[in-house]
Amino acid sequence: MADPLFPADFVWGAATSAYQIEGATAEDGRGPSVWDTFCAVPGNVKDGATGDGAVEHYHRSAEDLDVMASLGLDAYRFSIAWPRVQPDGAGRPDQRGLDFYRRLADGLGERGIAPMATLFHWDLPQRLQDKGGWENRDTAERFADYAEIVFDALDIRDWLTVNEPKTVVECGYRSGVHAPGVQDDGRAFVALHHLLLAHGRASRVLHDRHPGRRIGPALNLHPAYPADDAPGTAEAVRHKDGLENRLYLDPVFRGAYPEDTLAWIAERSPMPSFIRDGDLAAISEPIDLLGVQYYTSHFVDAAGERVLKHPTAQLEWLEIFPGGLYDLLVRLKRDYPAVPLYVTENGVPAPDEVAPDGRVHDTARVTFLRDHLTAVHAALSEGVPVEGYFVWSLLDNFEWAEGYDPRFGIVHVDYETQKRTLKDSALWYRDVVATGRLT
Ligand code: IFM
Repeated sequence: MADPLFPADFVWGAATSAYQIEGATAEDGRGPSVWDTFCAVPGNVKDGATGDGAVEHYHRSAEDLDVMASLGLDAYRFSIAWPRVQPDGAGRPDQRGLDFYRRLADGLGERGIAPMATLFHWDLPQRLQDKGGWENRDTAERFADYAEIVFDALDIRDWLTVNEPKTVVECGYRSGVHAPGVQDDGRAFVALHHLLLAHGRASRVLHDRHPGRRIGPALNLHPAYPADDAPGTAEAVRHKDGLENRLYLDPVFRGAYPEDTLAWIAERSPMPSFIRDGDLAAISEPIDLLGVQYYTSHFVDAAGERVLKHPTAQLEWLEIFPGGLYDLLVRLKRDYPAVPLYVTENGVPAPDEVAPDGRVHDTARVTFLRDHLTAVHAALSEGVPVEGYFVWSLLDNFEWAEGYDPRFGIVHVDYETQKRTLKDSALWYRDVVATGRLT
């Protein structure tokens, strides 16, 4: 069988986020974010790591742009640090923060790389957290103000609103392993509603002020499958699908929370009483693209417990199952209105070492990427409108509560010297980008 060939206009990209790569957390007026606060608490992050220095992208962006150009990327997805633009999360912007992103967008333009900017990748200004963070409805209104500032300041066509609202809900507010470190289902789903409201408000601002540009959310979706055929497993799978997928897709695409999931939430959270008239219309502001982030699927038993059916990656939550990406893309086409789909994150951590010859051999990552791109290609062949793919991540970086150990980059970063080295996966991806062919 011939190697899969992607369409010539397929967008090949790589993704990062501000807190994970920028460093310079106390420079040029940047205000503190919830992640600065969270990392400062001993025990919250492995080895006491923080994003203070990260991989110094704030000072090395020109070098990193050249790395992207050397890979021939069509597009680069990055996030804007809200506390760089509005150190207190409200009021007049700090020009220095805006200028950093303007220079980045200009540098991409000079290299023929299209920017895709995420408004919020978890680094909420701490001042807003002090006022209740995402549990406070006002944060969604502040988000719309912030969005207006950056939309007007930056000449960027494609935008993503909120990165993985589910991770904020599940890790930030339910398990508490992410900032702001809350462990409370009641509060978690209130935060969820306001995150989605923020998405809708910002989308509306873009449509009103910049017709012709595009916007959508970046949703991490986990296909749910039965682990067995025991009585009750099918129900458990449906419940899992509600919490993992429909809870985010239905309000955005259909203007309604899924009834079964909302009923379950109502038993543990006052969230339904926070939904005001007009909110779901705002949340379902038509989107122009959907960011699909896929890492893993969930196989569950009748008790709703996850059962691992395939090998896992360095991080145990990542059960490697490329078929889930195919099923997810096909399901999105089947169940929801058609919008351009972009796989805005997909990747795998591996403990890569630089060999004596200077090469970084990350065979497992090449296999992972090839298998998942094969799944994307199969979905495309069935008419699913996938327009692009962004590997996570361009660079090794700060993996949140896991610190710097899990390396997701296709470009290795020596954390002592900050030297960037293309891993074998980057060299492989460069060929894929150049030829559109998976070899
Ligand atoms: O590093 C994260 C990213 O910030 C959001 N999506 C998942 C990645 C890997 O865990």
